[in-house]
Formats: sequence, structure tokens, C-alpha cells
Amino acid sequence: MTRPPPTDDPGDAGLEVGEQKHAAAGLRAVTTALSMSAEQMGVRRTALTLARVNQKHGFDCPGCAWPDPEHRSVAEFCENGAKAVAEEATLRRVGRDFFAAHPISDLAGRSDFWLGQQGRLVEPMYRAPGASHYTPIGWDDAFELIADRLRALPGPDSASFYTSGRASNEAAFLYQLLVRRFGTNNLPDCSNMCHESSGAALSHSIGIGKGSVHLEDLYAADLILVVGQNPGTNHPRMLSALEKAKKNGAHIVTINPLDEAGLRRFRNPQSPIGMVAGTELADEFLQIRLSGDQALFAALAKLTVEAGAVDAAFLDQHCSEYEEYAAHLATLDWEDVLAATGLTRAEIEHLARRYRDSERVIVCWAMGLTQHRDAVATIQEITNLMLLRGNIGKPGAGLCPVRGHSNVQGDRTMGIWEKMPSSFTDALAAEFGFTPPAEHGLDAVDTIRAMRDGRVRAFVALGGNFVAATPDTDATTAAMGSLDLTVQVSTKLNRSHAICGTEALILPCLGRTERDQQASGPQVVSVEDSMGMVHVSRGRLDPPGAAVLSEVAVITRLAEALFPSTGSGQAAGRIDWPGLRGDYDRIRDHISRVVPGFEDFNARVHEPGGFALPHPPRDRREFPTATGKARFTVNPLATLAVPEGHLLLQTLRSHDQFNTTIYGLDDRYRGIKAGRRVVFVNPADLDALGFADGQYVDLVSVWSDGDRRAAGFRVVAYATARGCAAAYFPETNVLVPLDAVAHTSNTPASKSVVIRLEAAQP
Ligand SMILES: Nc1nc2c(c(=O)[nH]1)N[C@H]1C(S)=C(S)[C@@H](COP(=O)(O)OP(=O)(O)OC[C@H]3O[C@@H](n4cnc5c(=O)[nH]c(N)nc54)[C@H](O)[C@@H]3O)O[C@H]1N2
Ligand SMILES: Nc1nc2c(c(=O)[nH]1)N[C@H]1C(S)=C(S)[C@@H](COP(=O)(O)OP(=O)(O)OC[C@H]3O[C@@H](n4cnc5c(=O)[nH]c(N)nc54)[C@H](O)[C@@H]3O)O[C@H]1N2
Ligand SMILES: [Mo]
Repeated sequence: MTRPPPTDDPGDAGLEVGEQKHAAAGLRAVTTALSMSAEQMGVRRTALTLARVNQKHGFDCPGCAWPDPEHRSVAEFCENGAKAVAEEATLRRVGRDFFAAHPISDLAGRSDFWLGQQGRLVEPMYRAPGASHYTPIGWDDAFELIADRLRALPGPDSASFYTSGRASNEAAFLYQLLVRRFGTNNLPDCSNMCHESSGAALSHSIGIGKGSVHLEDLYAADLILVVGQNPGTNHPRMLSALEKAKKNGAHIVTINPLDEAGLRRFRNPQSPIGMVAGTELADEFLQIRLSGDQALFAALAKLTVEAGAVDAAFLDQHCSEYEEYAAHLATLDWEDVLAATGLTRAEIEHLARRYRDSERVIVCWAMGLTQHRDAVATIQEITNLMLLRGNIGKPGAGLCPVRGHSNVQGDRTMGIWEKMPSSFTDALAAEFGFTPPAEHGLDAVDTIRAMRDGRVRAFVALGGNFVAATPDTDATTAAMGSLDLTVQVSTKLNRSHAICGTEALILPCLGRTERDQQASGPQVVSVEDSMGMVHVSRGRLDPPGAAVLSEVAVITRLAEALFPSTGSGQAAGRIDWPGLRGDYDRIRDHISRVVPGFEDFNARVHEPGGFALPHPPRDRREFPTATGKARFTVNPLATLAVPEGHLLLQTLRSHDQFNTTIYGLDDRYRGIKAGRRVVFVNPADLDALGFADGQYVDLVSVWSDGDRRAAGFRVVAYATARGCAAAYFPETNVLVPLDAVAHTSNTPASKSVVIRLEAAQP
């Protein structure tokens, strides 16, 4: 019934390019999801598993962080959530025979698709110095080896500990505890490459780095802007929320260089009418140039101020630094705005009028804003605009950064951050009786720099695929390869297992869909969604293999090896690692005393639907910033210079991938079949540059330290904004220079890479 994994790497041999589509979801989405699932886990397991996604007694979807509605339909999952589940619940296995048959050099030459399709990891594997293959190792030996190597480092800061956003709150809390107890704040995470810019901007401006809306606010808004986001692919359940918002009278505007499917026409797979008819979700589409949003939002703010449409009472009572800001807006030059945005003045004035005629406005955004050099300034400019009319801290209005990984926001709340504030580390010290390190640690980009320079010698990852997700693939590959030790706690095989240190370990762990049995019985874990709601997740499927441990078990057993108990009363003895492993309620008890907002955690987390974390700006219009008020920020407009004959490239997701996990080789809505090495370019730019649809080109990125090349991409003439191009990551991460980062947040600027096209060498 299930299909075996591919033996050969299919590559792009069958690449076909068809028409772009505008409708998303619908019946086709359901059948695609079900057939992909059935191929990996059979029909019966598919039906049983999907019935539990996002249900109150089921598991949290390991797809995106979009919240669950209060009244759930029977099938509260989407096509891409189903693919994420299938990827985890697959019946395919990667055991010792597989590793015996494939030397590490062979794995390194495989595509991300091929690696991921092989199945679940089921036993710990070890690569000895100089060995060509991974070989099996027992858990005890693995933990002893890691502890031994970590202790032998010149110091705790010679190791870096990465986290991807699927780890549960419980696992994340224990992981940062282990790392800080070890003595370092080197806790990079996927957020560094994702919403770090949102966190940095919002912390400064409103005093908390999280969004300020609940799902119900969307239903009450009268204007919703969806900026730099492709929900039809990456947050499909958001389309159902937008559909409801629209029924309630919201006007929806999408701002994007690409006319993404779903926003224009959405067929709700959960409603019989939606299945056939479809709803036009977006009333307007502004086709902005890459990196043009700061200019757009500054112009909208300027027009709002000039029209005298500000909420004077709100400004007076709740905001600081308005005068400086208004003075700065007066200097904004329309020519700069039009050049940066590629929009007409009429389009911008039309939206400004719409904004000031609306009482309740929500702005949603994702990677299209955060992964640019001036991302933090852009998000602050959005905040400025929203403050002007008091669009924060009232029903139906607010800021809505839409998070990616299903628990990326919760991991941050639990202390996964290289620069947690001292209020957090002080609470940790009080709870556990040790002194956490005070100096800030390394984020993702700085970790790569430190590996390259020999300052970091060991790398441990709780999930994720660091080598493929990070920029400057050649530099990062060399940096990882130069390490003494790499440890990957993973569910599935990926590139970061193939690009490894002199000694390397793969530690297989349970996923969220699986039963987690410990000494006190079956355990549940908790997650926090994009809107600050915390709820439990309970896996039911059998573990993929007898030897596979939960993430909590891996962390606590490593901790026991690393901090051997030296009798009672010792600092190490204060943390009862085996007790925490045996009963996750005890982890939650610690969390309730360390993390604000988690008081009485064990009782509240079991309430149906979970509970909401406090958010002072949203709840009470209180702004815990440096000035005690919501802060207007002045950001000079710095337009990206693109030299003659060059394009700005954004690196984005296809419909058939989850970050570095490639589910399949199609990008259905964009008309791409059976291939990934394509570059989308505006036909007028192709004419001007002397290239044509169907031609093969190399993408060459231009940076101060030299060129970088990604070879052999098929040109696709596509309706993107002028001067802009798009291609999929991780293939194009080779083009993103390590030093091309956003100011302040240090996030790789992977959505604005200056490139030129060169005819491919045959
Ligand atoms: N199925 C699926 N779901 C996912 C993921 C996945 O890979 N697959 N990934 C998860 C994660 S971790 C994340 S962070 C989210 C990512 O969710 P998205 O942010 O939707 O993901 P991207 O594919 O990077 O799409 C970026 C969008 O921004 C637009 N854009 C790019 N640059 C600009 C710009 O300068 N201005 C404007 N206005 N728009 C711009 C692009 O055209 C594109 O529509 O999705 C999460 N959910
Ligand atoms: N060029 C470019 N680069 C980007 C982006 C971009 O838009 N353009 N987007 C960035 C963004 S937004 C993000 S979030 C990062 C993503 O970076 P990561 O989070 O590091 O990457 P993923 O591809 O999500 O990680 C997939 C791997 O996680 C492991 N895994 C899956 N589930 C679990 C689990 O439950 N537990 C454990 N322990 N492991 C698990 C599997 O082994 C799988 O192979 O990539 C970033 N990189
Ligand atoms: Mo992300």
C-alpha cells in the first residue's frame, strides 16, 4: 500500500512549466494531501492520524504556527499540514543497513528531497574520526562521548547549541537550562533567520516582541493588509480566517511582488460551497518591488498625518517621540518612494485613504518583510503607521507577524535566545541555584563566523537543518566540516547529517504525533501559537522504533552525563533530571516559577483550547518600552542600489516544501512541475537583459567580497514586479553572502540578493 522511497535522485529531468494559478485549496488540495500521505503511511494510518490534527485531545499540527479556531471543524488541517504530518508519520525507516550502504560522501551528494524521502531515523549513529560511514552506537555511549568532548573544550563558549522551532515548550526549557548550566548563552535558533527582525522592531517600539492580535480580532477588522506573505502555501488555514473576516465586512489588501494564489481566489476545502465556488479574498493587490515596503509605509504615514487623520488622544496618552517622527515624515521625497516601491502615487494615495477611513486595521506579515537589510526599520514603519490612528490595543486592530515553525514563538518564551534579559536568567538562577552566564551568546550567523574562525569547535542541534537553512552554503559547509564534534537530534535524515564534524552523532527522536511514554505514564507537551495561545499536544502513534527517545529524554540523559551528581546540596544535584524526564508536569512546575505568564501552568494548560499569555499593549494599552510609551521611530529611507543589468532576487518556498524538507517537486500554484531549479523573472526584464523564457542560466550574486554562483536554472517568464526575480531556497542559499544581514536583527537578507543572469555553460 505504501510506496518505497526513491532510489535514484530524480533531479529536474521531468521539469514542466505551465500556467500560473490564482485559486488555492479546494478539492485538488485535499486529494493531493491525501495521496501524498497514503504513499508514506497507508490509507488507514492516514485517516486515523489526520482526524487528530489540531483537535482538543489530539496533537498540534507540526506545520505552521497559525492558531486553531475556537470552533474547530472536523478536519482542522490543510493540504500542507497533512504533508507535514505524513512526512513525520511515514512508515519508511532509515536504519543501520541504510547507513552501511551509503557512505557520508554519498549522502552529501544527494538532494534534500532524496535525503528526506528515505524515512525516519531509528537508532543513534556515530561517525568516528576519519570514518567514511556512520555506524550504530548505544545511547549511554553516545551521551558519555558527547559529555566527554564538551568538557574537553577550551571553555563552554566553544560550543553552540541550535534549536529549530518544532521543539515543545518542555524540551526547549530543559535544553536552554542544560546549555546555561553548562555555561554559555550560545543558543542560536531558526528565529534568527525568520522573525528576529519582527521581534527586534516590536520590542523597541511597543515593548514586547510578539504580535498584538487574537484570531477573533481578524474577524472584527475592517481593513487587513497581508504584506510579504504567501498564506495559500505557508499558512493555508489563515485563508479560512480571512474568508470569515471578509464575510464580516473586512477589506483585504495584499502587498507583494508576486500575485500569490489563494489571496485572489480561495476554495475552502472545509465548506461544500467553497469547494466549488471560491471566494475572492483580496480586494486589492499592490505589486510592490522587493525591499520597497519601508518607503510605502512611510508614505502612507505621511499622507495620514497630512490629512490630519491622526488619533490625537491616543498619541497624547500612549506614545512618545511623535514630534521628531512627524518632522522626519515631512522630509520624505515622493520620487524616492515611487522608485523604491515601483507603485504609482495614485495607488498609494488610494490605500492611504482606505487606511484613514478604517477604524480597525490589522497588518499581517511574514518573511517578505523580515529578510531584508532594512527589515527592522520597515516593521517599525508599519508600527508607526498603526500608532498614528491607535490601531493597537483595541478589538479588531493590531500587528500580526505570522510565525513560521509551529512552536518557534514558544521556544523563545522558554528562553531559547542568545540574549535573554537578566530578569529571565535571574529567575533561572533562583529556581535552580546556579549562576547562568551573563554575557550574550552567538546567534545563527555569528555561530557560522565563529566556526569559520575556530572559536566554536562543537555544534549541537535540537532539530532543524542548520547547513541547508543558513546562508552562504559553501562557507557554512566548510565551517561545519571543520568542527571537532557535531550532534544532531533529528527525526529525519537531512543535509546537516552529511556535512558534519570530525566526530558526529545522529540522535533519533520522537515527533509530536507519537506517544511519549515515561516513568509516570504517557506524557503531553505544550506549544504556543503565533498569537500567544498555549495549549497541549498529545501524540498517539506508535514510536517509529524501540530505540527512539523523546526530546526531553535526550536532553535529560545528556545532562546526567554532563553533570554527574556529586552528592546532595551540590549545584548539579539541585536539578533532578531523571525526575523531570519521568513526569513532564514537574518541568511545567519549574516553568510556572521562571517564566512570567505561566503561573499555575499545569492546571491551565489542560483547559480546552489552552490559555492566552499576557500582552500588555494588546490587553491594556500598556507599553513596557524604554520610555514607558509606544515609541515612534525615525528611520531614514535607504533604498537598495541595484547596478545596471542586475536584478534583486528573493529566495522563497515552493508549495511542496517545508523549509529544507522537500515534500515533492511541484509548485502547483506557480505552474511548476517536477523540478526546482527555476528562476522567475518579469518578461520585460528578460527582454531588456537579452534572455528568454526556457533558457538556462547561472545565477551570479554580487557582493563586496566577490561573486557567488548557482548554476543551471531554467528561466520562467513570470508576473513579478519589475527588476525582481524569485527562486527557491535552500538551493539558492549558496548565493546569500554571510555578511548580507538585516541591521540590528542580524537576519540573513535572503529576500534581496543582487544578482545577474549569465547564460549557462552547456
Ligand atoms: N507549507 C509550508 N508552510 C510553512 C513553511 C514551509 O516551508 N512550507 N515554512 C514555515 C516558516 S518557518 C515560515 S517563516 C513561514 C514563511 O511564510 P512566508 O513568509 O509566506 O514564506 P516565503 O515563501 O518565504 O514567502 C515570502 C512572501 O513574501 C513575498 N515577498 C518577498 N519579498 C518581499 C518584499 O520585499 N515585500 C513584500 N511586500 N513582499 C515580499 C514573496 O513574494 C512571498 O509571497 O511559513 C511557515 N509555514
Ligand atoms: N534562503 C533562505 N533561507 C532560509 C529562509 C528563506 O526564506 N530563504 N527561511 C528561513 C526560515 S524562516 C527558517 S525558520 C529556517 C528553518 O531552519 P530549520 O528549522 O533549521 O530547518 P527545517 O528545514 O525546518 O528543519 C527540518 C529538519 O528538522 C528535523 N525535525 C523535524 N521535526 C522535528 C522534531 O519534532 N524534532 C526534532 N528534533 N527534529 C525535527 C528533521 O530532521 C528535518 O530534516 O530557514 C531559513 N532559511
Ligand atoms: Mo521561519
